Amino acid sequence: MTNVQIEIPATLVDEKPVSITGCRHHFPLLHERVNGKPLIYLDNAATSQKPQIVIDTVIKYYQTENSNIHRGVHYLSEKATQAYEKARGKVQQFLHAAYREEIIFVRGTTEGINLVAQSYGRQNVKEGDEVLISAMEHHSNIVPWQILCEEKGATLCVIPMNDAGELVLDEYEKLLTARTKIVAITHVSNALGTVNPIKQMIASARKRSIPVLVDGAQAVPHMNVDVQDLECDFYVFSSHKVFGPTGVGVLYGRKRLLEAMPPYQGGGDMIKSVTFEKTVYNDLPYKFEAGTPNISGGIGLGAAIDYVNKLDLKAIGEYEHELLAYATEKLVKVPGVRIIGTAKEKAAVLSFVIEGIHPHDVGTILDAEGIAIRTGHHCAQPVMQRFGVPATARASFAFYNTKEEVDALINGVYKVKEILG
Ligand code: 7TS
Repeated sequence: MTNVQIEIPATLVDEKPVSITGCRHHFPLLHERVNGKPLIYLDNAATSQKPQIVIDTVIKYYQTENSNIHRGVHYLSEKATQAYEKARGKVQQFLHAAYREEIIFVRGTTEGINLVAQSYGRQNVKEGDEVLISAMEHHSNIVPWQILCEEKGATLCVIPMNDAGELVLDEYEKLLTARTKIVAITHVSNALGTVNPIKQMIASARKRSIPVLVDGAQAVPHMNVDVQDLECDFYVFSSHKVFGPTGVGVLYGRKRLLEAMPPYQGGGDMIKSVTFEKTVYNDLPYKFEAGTPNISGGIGLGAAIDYVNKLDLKAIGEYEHELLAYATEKLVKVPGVRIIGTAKEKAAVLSFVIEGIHPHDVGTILDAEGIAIRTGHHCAQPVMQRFGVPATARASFAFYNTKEEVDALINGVYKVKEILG
């Protein structure tokens, strides 16, 4: 038997990042080489890289705290429970939620939306009702509502967008009717980068007492989110896109609504008492957290939130904005390039096509240069249909990316044209 000793690297727990540009050394994977070239990671919308503190926190949990939570009286179980619940408190502050109980840990954005569709939706959407989504949604904010509408005989309605990739707000206002039972919209589009005016859109829905779910998967890594200020009813995001571990995410829900909603899944932890005749459900947030959760993931997300807070999301947003403007200005000058998504308000996403060249070929040639971008439909096929393209090449940025990396991307695009153009 081998006795494997994991050496925890000099931890960055107490190291305060001083500036955004000085943060790269906190991300071990950014220093890898790919195909003999330094890795240039521009696929942050798919998932972000993890700072050492998040990796260390997960390792430390398994080395010193691992235990099941909420059910043991022994030392380790209490320690793990405390760490997990502390992470919930960090999420509450991160989203500026009024109550701890409003923070439900889920597997990710996808599960958060399915939870609302299956619990709130099944309870409140009836035959002839409407669910309103937008034309730029990720599949995970389309399909759960389609499933619900099919089951209930309800209709899925879609807010259209213009050629720049901005939602047409006049049309939105018209689509809000007495039949609309919920609005589900993305804060930031993963395929286009559009930042939607969700505060204004929520206000319109609220005037008619229609609840709003916001898909925040692409927003939380780039901007401050205050669910009380937004006055949304549900807000969902994934840990892995905000520098935390995979397999965990968050559903924020307004307490009053969550209390009235039936459980999403049954099992351990979500009950107060069970007999064969009747089960009494647990209080919030546990009513929606059946089974052993992703404990290390939740704790790792807490570490990621601490890290992002030290950097300051406002500063992150400003830096990324500069990076996006720099990249856009250079990319539009490449002959034959068309940018998909030219909204006035954009965040960190640059989707494009090159005339006569398939996006997958762009991705493959860039990969040979060590540059990671995503190509395909980005789980947003209706967006591709709207713009008449089968797929796009997408560079997506995080605060650890640099102008030099943007230059390398642009040189790579010229190389693609040289080879295939
Ligand atoms: N909503 C949006 C806006 C997203 O961008 C994504 C993932 C999801 C929901 C689903 O998140 P998950 O963590 O539950 O999978 N978007 C992407 C992407 O753009 N490339 O890979 C995943």
